[in-house]
Amino acid sequence: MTEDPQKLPVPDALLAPSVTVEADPVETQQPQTETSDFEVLETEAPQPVQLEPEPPEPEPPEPVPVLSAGALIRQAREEAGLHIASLAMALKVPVKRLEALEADRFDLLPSAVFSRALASSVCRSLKLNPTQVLAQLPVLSAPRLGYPEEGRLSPYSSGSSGQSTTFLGSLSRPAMPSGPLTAQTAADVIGALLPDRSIVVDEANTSGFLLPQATAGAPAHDWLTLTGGAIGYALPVALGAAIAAPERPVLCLESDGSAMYTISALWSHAREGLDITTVVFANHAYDILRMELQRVGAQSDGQRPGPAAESLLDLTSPTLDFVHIAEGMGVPARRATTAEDLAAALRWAFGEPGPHLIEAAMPLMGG
Ligand SMILES: Cc1ncc(C[n+]2csc(CCOP(=O)(O)OP(=O)(O)O)c2C)c(N)n1
Repeated sequence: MTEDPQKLPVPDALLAPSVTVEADPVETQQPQTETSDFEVLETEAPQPVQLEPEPPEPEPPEPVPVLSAGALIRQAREEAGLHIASLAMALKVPVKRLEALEADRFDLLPSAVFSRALASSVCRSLKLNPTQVLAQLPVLSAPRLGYPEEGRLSPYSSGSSGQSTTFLGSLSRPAMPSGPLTAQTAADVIGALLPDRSIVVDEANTSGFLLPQATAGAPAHDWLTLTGGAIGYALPVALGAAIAAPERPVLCLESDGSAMYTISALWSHAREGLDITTVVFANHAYDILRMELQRVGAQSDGQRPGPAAESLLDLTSPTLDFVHIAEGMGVPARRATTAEDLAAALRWAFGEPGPHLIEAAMPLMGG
């Protein structure tokens, strides 16, 4: 016999052994029956299924009227039993603004940003889910840190040229001051030199109370101010702003006590090479707390709080040296004691890329 060339030879070990099964003598006498592992079920002819009569179609639910944003807010306020004037007082907004919101008259509110911010605040105080409300509000036309025209904001005012007819346009930058640094001269220098499109991060605290007037006539800029009670906000917020808008100058106005809470952010300013100019207002005290202490009438000699109380709010012994602190973290730094110094230092800082720090020697406001 010739082997089929198509078949491979199979080793004997892999072949199944042939098994011979002895026939069971008893079983062989029994009539052969079909066996199966499965019971063969007797099946009957399918009976027609008696179906229950179809229940009548349920009535479609009454359509729930979709409430407008204003109506949702009004409903939540009324359910909370709050008069509109009380809510306005709690939110520190004029009643007519809330009335406009509840009437969906967003055209009577200053802007889409304002409408959304007001609606969010109202929802928060009424514990109302803001999703449905905000979905019906005017949307913001541009990202908040974006530039509407060719990547640039147009200035609010034309500075001293006085061409604009708007109120802000009629404002001009302050004249450059001279002499010792005070809250007034420091604010005026900043107002005079603030670059176009800057982002100002403001935690100047007592040293900065004249900044709003001094900067109102400056070219267009954004102002990020401390909104809550926790100090130490400005240096890290400046870092975030500079990363978010790398093509814009960031001016970080920081008081010395607050600076110490998050001073390590300076190292990140340097490490990232960010265009952040930090002015540290060095009055060497927690001045606002000194004022508060005087306001509550804490006096040991009939005039002032005692030395132990005052020393708690004093930042000397040792005196903080922000020029060395900054330089130690890779941020070039200078000290300014006069308006002229501050102007020169700001021009230096704005004129070079990367982070800079200016320690501005400030008097105490609280006496
Ligand atoms: C995280 C945190 N800690 C402490 C305080 C309490 N506090 C409020 S104002 C202040 C002092 C602020 O001093 P400084 O930043 O130097 O500003 P100045 O009042 O001197 O202008 C302190 C410690 C706080 N508000 N937040």
